[in-house]
Amino acid sequence: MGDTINVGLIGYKFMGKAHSFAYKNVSMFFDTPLKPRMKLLCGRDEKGVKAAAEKFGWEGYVTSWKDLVSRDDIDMVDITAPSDAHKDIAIAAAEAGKHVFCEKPLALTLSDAREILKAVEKSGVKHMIGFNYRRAPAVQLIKKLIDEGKLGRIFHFRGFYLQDWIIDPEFPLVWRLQKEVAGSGSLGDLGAHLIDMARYLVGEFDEVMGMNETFVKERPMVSEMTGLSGKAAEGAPKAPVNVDDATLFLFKFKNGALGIIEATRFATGHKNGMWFEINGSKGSVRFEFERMNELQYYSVDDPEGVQGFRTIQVSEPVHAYMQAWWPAGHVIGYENTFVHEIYEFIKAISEDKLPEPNFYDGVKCQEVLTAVDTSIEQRQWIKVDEV
Ligand code: 4PW
Repeated sequence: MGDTINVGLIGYKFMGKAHSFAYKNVSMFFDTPLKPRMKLLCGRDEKGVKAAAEKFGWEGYVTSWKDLVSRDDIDMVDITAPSDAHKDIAIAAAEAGKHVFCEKPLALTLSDAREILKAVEKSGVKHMIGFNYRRAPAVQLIKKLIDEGKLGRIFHFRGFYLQDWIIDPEFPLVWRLQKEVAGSGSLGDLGAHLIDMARYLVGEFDEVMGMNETFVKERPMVSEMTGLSGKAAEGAPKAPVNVDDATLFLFKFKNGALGIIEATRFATGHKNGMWFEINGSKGSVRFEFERMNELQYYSVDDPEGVQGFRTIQVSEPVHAYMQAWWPAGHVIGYENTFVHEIYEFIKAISEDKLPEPNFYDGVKCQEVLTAVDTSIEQRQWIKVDEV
């Protein structure tokens, strides 16, 4: 490997672009012990992947992931393809001795997720999962405050992930709305981020109780999809939607705290409205992704008379990752969270350590997703350890 690490990236649409941005920029801002070399991009459509490779700065492209995974000159494989492709690629990459990065959710099912974890553990490669919101500097600050005991004993985690991009009933049946490809709807796509956040900041889940709804039961078949937008051909036939449009659930943490999570693509006016609040005996924090450079913090230790939620501008060099970017007050954005996670992954590989969040965290998240689905099916509380 020397001082470079050769990367093969699978997928070139929304996430593929975000990850390409990270590989392109990480060594320009961070002191990476290994410099990523953007070796190969993979996508099924030759015209599309060729154009993306040129535009994003990849040295070459292939149209079959098997050709990428088997190449001797690839050190790490990054999977941003839709969820149904994760398992085969991740296991093959691990067996070929490549380090693996995989987007969330790890797999379509819990048993598949466990198989993937087993494969990386057996081969000893490093692995990481794309819960990128952990890498927002404000979230790192929350983690620090909690670890230092500044919030005291935690009582509540309250999380909402609100989007509205599929409210139109004529919006087509893109892959995120097909269970066979995505695994689930709003729960696995959006709720997964909050489950990971709750585990990261508060602790393991004990039991869950959920409900969900699919508001639009059938949609026109898709002819084209980019990012979160899609098009149906004129007069396209309709097919049933077999994933949840919205899922809400209550939960208890093993440490006694209580939680609530809502994930929906039907919250009119909300585009990427991910926010959560944590309340503890000594204070509270509130984070809103669309204002990711800010953190709301309330401390009971503030003097009487001036207590209240204060807004911390999380863009000082003292905040996680910020020293690498711009002078104080020069804020950062969504794409930077991907740079941070790729930086963490490359650093861990060079130090021979396992980064976090890794596939173990992917499995733990998948256990909660499964428990929520089971609780909805059975209309009862489900213990996460029993799924
Ligand atoms: O992972 C999530 C996606 O699948 C994202 O963070 C937001 O919602 C943006 O796209 C979808």
